[in-house]
Parts: sequence; structure tokens; C-alpha cells
Amino acid sequence: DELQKDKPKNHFTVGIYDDVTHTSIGYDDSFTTEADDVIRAKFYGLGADGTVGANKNSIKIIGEDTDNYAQGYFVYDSRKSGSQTVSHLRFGPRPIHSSYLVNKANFIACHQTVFLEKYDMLSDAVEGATFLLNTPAGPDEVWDTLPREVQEQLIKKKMKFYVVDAYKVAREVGLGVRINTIMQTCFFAIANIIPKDEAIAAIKDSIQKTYGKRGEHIVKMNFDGVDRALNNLHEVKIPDKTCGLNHRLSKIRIQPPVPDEAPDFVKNVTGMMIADKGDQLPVSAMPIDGTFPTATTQWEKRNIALEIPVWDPNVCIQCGKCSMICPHATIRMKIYDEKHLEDAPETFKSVKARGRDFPEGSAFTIQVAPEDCTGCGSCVDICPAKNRTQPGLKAINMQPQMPLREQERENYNFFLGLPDYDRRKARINTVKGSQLLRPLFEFSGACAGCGETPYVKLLTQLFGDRAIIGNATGCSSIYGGNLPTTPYAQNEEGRGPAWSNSLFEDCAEFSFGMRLAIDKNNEQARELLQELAGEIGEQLAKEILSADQKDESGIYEQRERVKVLKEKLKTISSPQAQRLLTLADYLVKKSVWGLGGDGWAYDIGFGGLDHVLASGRNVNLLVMDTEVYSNTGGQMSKATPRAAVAKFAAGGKPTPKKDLGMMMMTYRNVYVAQVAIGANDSQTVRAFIEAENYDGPSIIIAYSHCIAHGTDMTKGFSHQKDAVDSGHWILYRYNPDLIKEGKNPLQLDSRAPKISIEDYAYQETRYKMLTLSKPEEAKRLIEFAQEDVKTRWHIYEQLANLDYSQIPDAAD
Ligand SMILES: Cc1ncc(C[n+]2csc(CCOP(=O)(O)OP(=O)(O)O)c2C)c(N)n1
Ligand code: SF4
Ligand code: SF4
Ligand code: SF4
Repeated sequence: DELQKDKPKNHFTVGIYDDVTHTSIGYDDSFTTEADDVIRAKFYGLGADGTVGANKNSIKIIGEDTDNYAQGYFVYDSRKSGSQTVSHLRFGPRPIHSSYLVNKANFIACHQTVFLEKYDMLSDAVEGATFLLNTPAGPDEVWDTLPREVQEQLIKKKMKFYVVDAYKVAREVGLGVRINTIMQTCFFAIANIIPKDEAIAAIKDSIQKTYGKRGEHIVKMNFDGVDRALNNLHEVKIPDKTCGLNHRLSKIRIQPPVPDEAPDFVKNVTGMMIADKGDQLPVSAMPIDGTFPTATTQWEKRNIALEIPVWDPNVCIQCGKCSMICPHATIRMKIYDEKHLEDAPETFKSVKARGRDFPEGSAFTIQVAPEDCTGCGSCVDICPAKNRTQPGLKAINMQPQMPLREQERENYNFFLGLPDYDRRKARINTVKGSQLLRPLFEFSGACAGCGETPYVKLLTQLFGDRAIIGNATGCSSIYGGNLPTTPYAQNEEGRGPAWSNSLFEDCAEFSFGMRLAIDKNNEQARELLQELAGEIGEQLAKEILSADQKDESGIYEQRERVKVLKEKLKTISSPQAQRLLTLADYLVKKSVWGLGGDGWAYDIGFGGLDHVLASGRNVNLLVMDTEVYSNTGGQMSKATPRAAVAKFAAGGKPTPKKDLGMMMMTYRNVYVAQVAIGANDSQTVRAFIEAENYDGPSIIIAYSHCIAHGTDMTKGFSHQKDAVDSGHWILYRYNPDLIKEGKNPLQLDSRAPKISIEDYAYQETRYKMLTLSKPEEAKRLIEFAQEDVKTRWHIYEQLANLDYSQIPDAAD
């Protein structure tokens, strides 16, 4: 059509509406090339629930076992799990050349009930299409749980409708939340592409091939899942006009992608992307300088948790551990004056605050954000308080989310309105004190139970209102700033971390650049302040220039002074004063951090990391060590331990893990800490505070369990204790400031190994699978790994006991 115009466009794009450079051409989005006998299917899944993998497998079965041609497109974002995936599949008797997504589907499957109220997924269904829904509601109850838009389309398009409670089946057979084979079986049972029995035999065959290496019991669980799926699959009778249909249309409606109270940008741009309609945004909707507003994950309300924790104030010992560990900042703690409880919702819980630090009349609350919680269970696992009257229960216990959603939403909103604890009064170097600080990293799209994110959250609690963060590409850049939303948030004063993603390889240098820019701006501001002291007031200038900003009070007071300074500068019209006005905020201490994974720190970015730490400048690096390249699927890095299986180390890693901390300690003027938040949360808090306080380079290496380890993510944090108890992960802090005092800078924070490496490692599939595929090699490597542990401990123990009283301070 374009070529037939008088002046067709020379270069053009299709699919993007470019109202800025006007290079796009229009298109007909209902255009299709395939004939009616092509089966077109769409599957809505949740990242890591196995939907995509199962569909790839279905394509293989149909492509190989029948005369049909098959095609698949898989739409998902770069988050490893927890976000929506849509699989677009086509099967037909002739080659398929449709290079676009399915928009006229005759089969639609919704693998997650919650998506029903989020996406109008049946709008792509053709007349007579089939709809398969995974739902806890049975065939007789499900109708009343559907949004009205779904009901109307089921009726209007005369669709067939099936339900299965795949989570129930998965639980019964021991598959946990892995529903992929169950849903795949249901698809084959009702899609009529190949005879049911043949399909089931093919599915079982591929289960054997896929999971055989992981052990017979995993194969059996999946076989059981397949067999039981069919017994739980039911056709639902769709009411027609003759049965008083209008009375049975639901009051539930598909929800707008973000709530009405969200800011305009979030409603008009972010919301479109959340609703899967980002392609419809014109180019002009994008921010011109590429900066996106922060604090936008709060509007997503993903509602992916089947169960959420429920707090029992009578059992709680108010330790703050649940809040500390929560990877998603969805369980929070506040201590506030009980007078604020006057307008509390009826079901809002609070209890008298314990502890001498808190004035009489203080109340304590643990509150969950019900729609943002992922249901990972980490908080319950870590909670130390047991209910004596009801064994098996703790101070927080998981309960179904659905019945609690409305009530807890109201409670959470009330909780947010309660005043934040005064940072100057909190003992922030303790677990409890740190958890009184508001997290400025919340509701990220990391996998449920992620081992990395609690560290990022803690960083933002302690320093977030003045943090500048450079982030290496990896999981932390994806959950840290992946469109459409940003988990970095702001406090009541509008302060929060400034964040930018570097390249994978240059995070240390990138953060170093931030440090240099800040220092230069601070230097200029100080010079101008000295120059203008007469006009501004000698006393104020002197106080600002000599301010001690070592703690929260010092920083607070400096902020107050800078506020006064800015007001004064507004009344002075000289160019110097105007310049100082733009630089004044640099007079308040900033905290510069470089964040990333072990792939960055141990491998690809190691040269830069080493260079920056050797620079002596005040840059803090946080390495979240998952011992593999997590975001790209678990490839081996130099942090991968001996005997673990990873991609590129299918036979088990033959060489030991690189000791990055030990290497950096050789500089003597670098603060180095190795931490594991689940094993020792107090030590983690202390390390973060010391690293930030240290006026020089620092590196924290943080043990981070990951889905790539094949470990039970519900127990990921408590399992970190095993990593420490086995000696695989030694906890320590190396503080060069101690050398000045004639003390040994290396302090070991964990004890000599007390369990064997096998007791730790064989709880994880990454080690265990080698015992199945290559038992002899597994035995050989795990023995070496045990030797690694012994040797490492022996060296660290001696280093920590060296006498430093006669050693001169290198920094002097
Ligand atoms: C130079 C370069 N190589 C490869 C990639 C692709 N890539 C992006 S993230 C990543 C892995 C990150 O692993 P890690 O640093 O361990 O962080 P994690 O995902 O484990 O948090 C890779 C290989 C890239 N972005 N740039
Ligand atoms: S279940 Fe997981 S996401 Fe939910 S509050 Fe607990 S730790 Fe946080
Ligand atoms: S971890 Fe348990 S005991 Fe501690 S504050 Fe949370 S709910 Fe209370
Ligand atoms: S580090 Fe592991 S658990 Fe965390 S988001 Fe990445 S893949 Fe998921």
C-alpha cells in the first residue's frame, strides 16, 4: 500500500507509531496469512512455572509425531520468574509462514487464575474457541468467580470451557508449584491434535528425557501429575440466555492495569506497558532524556501469591528478622506512638513495642503488602518465634491470599500512613533498628525467595536517601530497573537512590566515575562556599565546611544547614551564588555503590573492579555471589565451587572457587567483608555500615542462593546456615581502620566447620545431580571440595590470629 503512494517512505518501520521522526507506516492488525484449518493457541503463564518449556515440548511432540507443521513464539521479559509469559503456538498441515503473534486464537489457556482479572485474554478468541483455566474453583463454582468481560465473551463466542485445579494436583503428587506437565496434558486432552493416549505416551517419554538425570523420584512425580491431570479436568457448562443469564453475570470486572490514584505518567505510559499494550504507545510518550520515574513497582499489584504470611502479635518476639529477610520488601515493621491507632481499620494489628529504646506508649506492627507479596515463605521459614500452644505454628504463618486481600490492602495502606521511625533515633547497626528504616527498594520482579534482593533492600534502608548506584548487567539490573517499572523508591521527602545500569563488564569503573563526579562537584561547592562566606554568613559556611557526617544525626543537621544555605543563595544574584545553588546538595555526604553478580565481579569486570579498589577512593562494591551467571541461565563463573554442576561445567566444576575477598585483602587498605544474611543477619548489617563508614574502597561479597542452585527456595535463607556451618562460606570482616589501632584487621565471624561439605551440598540439585550422572566423579570432586574447605579455614584462622601490634599502618 505504501509503495502505491505518490511519495512512499524511503526508510520505514512497521509496528511502532513514530510520531517524532515520522518514519513508521500504518498496518492492518487483523491481517492474517494462515488458513482456517491452522490451530492457533495462546498460553498465559507465570515466568518459571514451566509453561514456556512445556509448550516448546508440545511443539516438538506435534512436529515430530504427526504430519503437522508447528511454530512457536514466546513473549516474556528478562526477569527470571514471576512475570507473565505468553506462548503463541500454531499447528497446521502446511508450512507456516506467519511472522507475527497469534491474534485469532482457537485455543486459549490461562495457567494463572490471577491473570483473568488483569488481561482481556479472550478478546483474541475466535468463535467456538476453547478456553482452559487453571483455577481452584470447581466446574460448578467457577462461573461466579469470572470477571464479567470473560463471561460475556465465553457466551458471545460460543466457546468451550474447561477447568483444572493444577496446583492441587501438583501439591498432591509432590511437584510443589510446577504445573507445567499437568497443564500440557490437559491441552493435549482437549485440543484433539493427536489421540490422547499417544500424546500422553509422548509427554511421558519427554519427561523421562528431561528429568531422568535429576532422579527417578522427579520423573515419577511428573508421571503422577500427568495421570491425575485428566481426572481433575472438567468441562464447564456455559449458561445461556434460557437460564436467566443476565442474573448470573458477575460483578467482578477486569481491573485497570494501575489504580486510579497512580500518577499520570504511570497511568498513561507504565500502565499501558503493564497491560501488554506497550506497542501501542507512540514514540513521543517516551521520556526524552531516557530517565524514568522511580517508585513505580508499587502500582503493579501483581497478586501472584497463593498464600501470604499472617502475623500473630502474641507470639512475636519483635526481632525484625522477617522484615530483614523478605526479598520483596513486602513484610515491614513499624514502631510508632499508639495515638495513631485511633483511626486504624478494624482488623489492623498492633502490640505494645518491646525494648528500652522505645518510649512508653509505643506500638509495634508487622504488616504485609498482600498484593505485592510473592508468597515465597522465606519470612515464615526464618521467624524464630514458635507458638507454644499450637506446635507447628510460628509468629507468622502462611494463609490463602484471596480471602485476606481486601482487608490487608486496607491495613497496608493504613500502615503506610503511619509515621516512619526517626532515623536519628534508630540503632541502625542492629537488625531490629535497621528494619525500622523504610526500604527504598520494593516489590522487585526478582524470583520469589531470591537470595540477592535482601542485600539491595538493606542497602537502601541504611543509605538509600543519599545512595548513588551503578549496577552491572545481571539479575540485579533486571529486577532493579526493567521496564515498565522501577523498584527503587523514595521516602516522604522525595529522596531515594539514583540508579543507572552500567555495561556488564564496567560497573566498578562506572560507579567510580560517579564518585569522581560527586567529589568534583563537592570540591567546587566548598570553594564557592568559602568565596561567598561573607555574604552567606561566616558561621553557617564554617559549620557546613567542617560538618561531621558520620552518622544519621550529622547528616540530618547538614541537610538542615544546606536548606538554609539554599534559601540564602536564592536572594543573591551573582553567578557564583547561582552556581553554588545547583551544587549545594553535594555538600551532603553521598554513598556510592557498585552492584552486581559474580559473573561481573569475579570474571568479566574483574580487571575494573581490581583497578577501582586499588584507587583508594571511597567506592563501595557489593557482589551478590550466586556462584553462577544467574540471569543468563546459570553458566559457570570463577565463583562456582568445585563439584557443582553449572552450564559449561556439566561434569562438575573441576577447580576450586576463586577467593576474591582474600585477593582484595592483600591491598591492606580495602575494607572486605564476606556475609550471608540468612546465616548471620547482625554481621551483615555491621558489615554494610562499616563498609560505608570506611573512608576508602570497600567490597562486600554476599552469599546469594538462587533458583539456579536447585534448592528449596522457601528455605533458601535458613539453608545459608549450612553453607556457613560446612565452611563453604566463611563470614568475616577485614577493616583496615583496625590496623591503625595495632589490631588485626581480619575478624572471623563464623566458627570452624562443623558439618561436612556433603551435608550442605547434597541438599542442592547443582551438586546432587552429578552423583546420579557420574557417581565416581562426584565422589572424587566432593572429596576435593572438602579439602578446599579445610585448607581455606586453616589459612583464614591463622591470618585472623596474626599479631598486628608491631605492624605499621600502611595508610600512614
Ligand atoms: C560483555 C557482555 N557479555 C555478556 C552479556 C550477557 N549477560 C548479561 S547478564 C549476564 C550474566 C550476569 O551474571 P552475574 O554477573 O553473575 O549476575 P547475576 O545474574 O548472577 O546476578 C550476561 C552473561 C552482556 N550483557 N555483556
Ligand atoms: S512470603 Fe516472601 S514475599 Fe511474602 S512477605 Fe514473606 S518473605 Fe516477603
Ligand atoms: S521474625 Fe517472627 S518473631 Fe521476628 S518480628 Fe517477624 S514475626 Fe515477629
Ligand atoms: S539471582 Fe537467582 S533467584 Fe534471584 S532473580 Fe536472579 S535467577 Fe532469580
